[in-house]
Amino acid sequence: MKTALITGITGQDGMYLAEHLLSLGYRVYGMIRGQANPKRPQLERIIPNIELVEGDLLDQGSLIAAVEITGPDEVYNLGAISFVPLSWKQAELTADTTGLGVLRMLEAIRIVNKNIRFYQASSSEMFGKVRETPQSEQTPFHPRSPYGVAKTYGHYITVNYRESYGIYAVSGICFNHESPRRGLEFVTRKISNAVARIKLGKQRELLLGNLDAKRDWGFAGDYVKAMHLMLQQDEPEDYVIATGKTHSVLDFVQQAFGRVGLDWREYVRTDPKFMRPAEVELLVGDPSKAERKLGWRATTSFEELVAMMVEADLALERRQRD
Ligand code: NAP
Ligand code: F7E
Repeated sequence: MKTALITGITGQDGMYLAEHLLSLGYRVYGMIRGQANPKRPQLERIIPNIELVEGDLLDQGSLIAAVEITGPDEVYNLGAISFVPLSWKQAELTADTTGLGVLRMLEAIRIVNKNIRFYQASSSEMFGKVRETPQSEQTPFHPRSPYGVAKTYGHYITVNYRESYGIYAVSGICFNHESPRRGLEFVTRKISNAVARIKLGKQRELLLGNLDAKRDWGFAGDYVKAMHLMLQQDEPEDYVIATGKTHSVLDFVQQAFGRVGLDWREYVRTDPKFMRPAEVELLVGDPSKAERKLGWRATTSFEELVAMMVEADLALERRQRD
């Protein structure tokens, strides 16, 4: 039986990855921070077989202890400040958590056991102001936010520990992936939840920022399978994980409102407060390396993803009385 340690266990990907690894027969530890993390009860209800260990990416000693206590074969570093707008407001904390946190976890592995395999959650935000389309493993980085800059550090320090110490350390350069578990602050879930609430008469309008931004949106449940596959190869390598298709925020809006038979024009307004100091206008990934070498492919279409999220929010909002 293999053992995995996952940071960011309370997040969207942490939960899907834990479920996937448990289904493969892994023993799964999730690293949890804080003395009374509010997401802990829900996490333990959804994934009863999860084992938790305390730790914080800001605290080197806690990471060494977490690795020593759990004795993992594989570490998946999904913990981060992941919301791009917050990264301008708390740039130093983002650099510390999302950037230096990667170094601290790699140091824990180097000190405790260099045979542990390491996955780093890199991001398409590193491509930022894109130099070519579609973006592949060879595309140069040009991050546009403190988050993107921190992820770029995390990416290169992962490559460096692989090259310096021979650690099996890889980065998955994941494009946007969503689900009913996505945080309400991200645009897809903000839209799907608003559509459900408007349909049920709980909300009157939806305020958004840039409707023209384009993203390569996939389903998180598909993407965590690629993370696992990346740690099962003979050689450690980095991979772009994407669908290869791009849609605008407006496409998502139209598809989501259309799903419940409403005309989006009657409900959606733009508000400058949701615009970003520097925007990433267009992302579309080239997943051909992952398809060829990992045998991985995104299996959920854009239309299926939107439908899944709107239906889940309708069910959630029907259960919840406001
Ligand atoms: P998420 O839902 O925002 O989850 C972030 C996780 O990080 C939470 O569990 C949070 O735990 C944890 N965290 C925050 N600060 C921490 C700290 N100081 N120490 C330890 N843990 C900390 O993110 P996600 O969507 O699942 O994404 C997972 C990872 O993939 C992130 O690194 C993200 O940047 C990256 N990524 C995501 C996407 C995407 O589209 N979803 C694409 C590319 C890369 P608390 O409960 O304690 O706050
Ligand atoms: O924004 C536009 C916004 O916040 C997507 C993270 O998981 O994926 C995510 O980062 C687009 C942007 O995700 C609103 O300007 C318009 O162009 O859902 P988002 P993100 O910034 O792409 C990457 C790959 C990560 O790594 C990150 O961790 O939508 N947009 N109006 C809006 N965005 C938000 N949040 N809210 C709006 O009202």
